Amino acid sequence: MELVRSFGTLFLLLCVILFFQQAAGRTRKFEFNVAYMSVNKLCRATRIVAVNGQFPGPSIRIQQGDKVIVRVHNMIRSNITIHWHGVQQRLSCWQDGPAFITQCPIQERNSFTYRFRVDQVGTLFWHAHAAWLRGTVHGAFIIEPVTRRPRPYPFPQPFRDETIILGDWFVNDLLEEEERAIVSGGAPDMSNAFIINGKPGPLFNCSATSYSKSFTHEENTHKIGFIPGEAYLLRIINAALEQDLFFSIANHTMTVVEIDASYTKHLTVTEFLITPGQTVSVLVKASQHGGSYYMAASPWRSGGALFQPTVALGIIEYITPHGNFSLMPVLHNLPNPDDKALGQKFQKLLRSLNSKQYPEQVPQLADRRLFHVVSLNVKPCSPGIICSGPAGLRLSSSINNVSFVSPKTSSILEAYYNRIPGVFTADFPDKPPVPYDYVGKAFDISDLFSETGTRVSVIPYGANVQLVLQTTINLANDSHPFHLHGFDFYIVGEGHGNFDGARDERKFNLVDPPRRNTALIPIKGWIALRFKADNPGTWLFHCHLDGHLTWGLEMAFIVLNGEGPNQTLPSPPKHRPKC
Ligand SMILES: [Cu+2]
Repeated sequence: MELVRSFGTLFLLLCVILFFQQAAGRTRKFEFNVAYMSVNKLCRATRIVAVNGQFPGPSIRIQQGDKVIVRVHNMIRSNITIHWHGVQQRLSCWQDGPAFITQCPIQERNSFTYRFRVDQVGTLFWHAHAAWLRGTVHGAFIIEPVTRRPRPYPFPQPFRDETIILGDWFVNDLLEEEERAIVSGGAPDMSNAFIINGKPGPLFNCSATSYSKSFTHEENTHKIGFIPGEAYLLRIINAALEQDLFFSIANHTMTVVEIDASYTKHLTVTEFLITPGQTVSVLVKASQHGGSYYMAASPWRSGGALFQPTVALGIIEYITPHGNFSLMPVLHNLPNPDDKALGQKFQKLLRSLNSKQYPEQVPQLADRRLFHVVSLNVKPCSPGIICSGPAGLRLSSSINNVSFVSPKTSSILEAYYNRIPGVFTADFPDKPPVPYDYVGKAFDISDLFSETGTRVSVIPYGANVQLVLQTTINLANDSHPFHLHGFDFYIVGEGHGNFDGARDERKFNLVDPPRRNTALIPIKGWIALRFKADNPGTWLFHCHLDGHLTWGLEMAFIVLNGEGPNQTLPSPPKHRPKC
């Protein structure tokens, strides 16, 4: 009897230990081998860089509170880093990943181990953050809620969840594409196709001899099985290098429940726009009795940029006791790529959930106001060479007339931490040097030269930052998806025309604005973001179209330390790459 009782006590003790271990988060280890591989797509073999021989790369699926350890081995002949896109890296800025911003890149035949804890929940992704490698070096980063809760999600438990990674496919080597764009000084080549989980779908008929054969071909077309009556959580990620995309499904509506790992009020839509760098999770009820239905990733023309006038299709196939006898999946009317209003509508409709169980903390006041004017520009071409930008010049891009130049000898974080002079200057302007009518006046090319520099904006710990981004009509009426590292921000307002603080701030939504890490600045318009700068370190802020990134459309914030260890950037990892 005594023995039984002590076993009982031991068992109870074990349960308590296990419970607390789970509550404190587990440690999850992953190995990433970065290497070349050959992929057949669009009738051609293309050499790509991929992780563990997979494209898209391996999914990381963890639980909220877990510690993640990823050992990255670089087996290609270029530098690489991995960025955990949307992971806030609280007090772990050294693990964020952008090359020359928070770390020196991992050189060939070298390794680096990333270690960080994740307290967020939802759908994010990881991608390379060096050169254009992110085009093929990317994968899902899914953080599940702690499942022992009776209701882990703020919506009905889905029957299954499916990850859908959208991308663009280039038949040429991406690093060569990038080099060509840099040498020519003009706009980069457009992609050759869009893809859903690596597959372009039946509109790219290649290996199959007939249309009906190609659409059932699993190799070319991504398929998902639906059981009638069940609810599915689709986690959609736009990992494309260059393209804003509409996502839609024939004969099905979608209820948006989460964006960039933040829960939203339910919003039912027939299509939505997703920019590179964004994620959108939707609940889809399998409302049909049977048959097959296309899902589509179709382009949106945000500005003057060229794109493939084509569509990636995947298939949702109903699984019924009688099998599936549909010969041809149902196709729907796709959104018009030139419908500017439709593209920009979705962001305006989003609201954070902001419930008792999932409260939001929107900064009600701003103590640091920044006004960033985003412009396309020109730079001189190399002497004796005519570039393929406007008037034989080189295309460039700037924020407040500063086109970013990446350091080469040290990361900005290292230079800040170890006080290395000459790497950056702490004088990024809070507003444009000369205000003008940003959306009204077309400039002469000679007025479109920008400055260059590695200039950062220094923010005191805990400041409530208001960051207004304004687009211009310089060279193109572009919109830009801007991504902030280290923080989520609230989109408290957006509008058409020039931003006017006195008029527009009064209309800000400070109750339930959407919280994201990547926002679309409207064409000929502005967007207002707010965030609390309570995570010390160096945080990149940039356009998530890689062509624009190459032209210098990025800047960095340094958030200073506060008081005590919980507000202070820890020391760097001992074994980190050298520049
Ligand atoms: Cu851009």
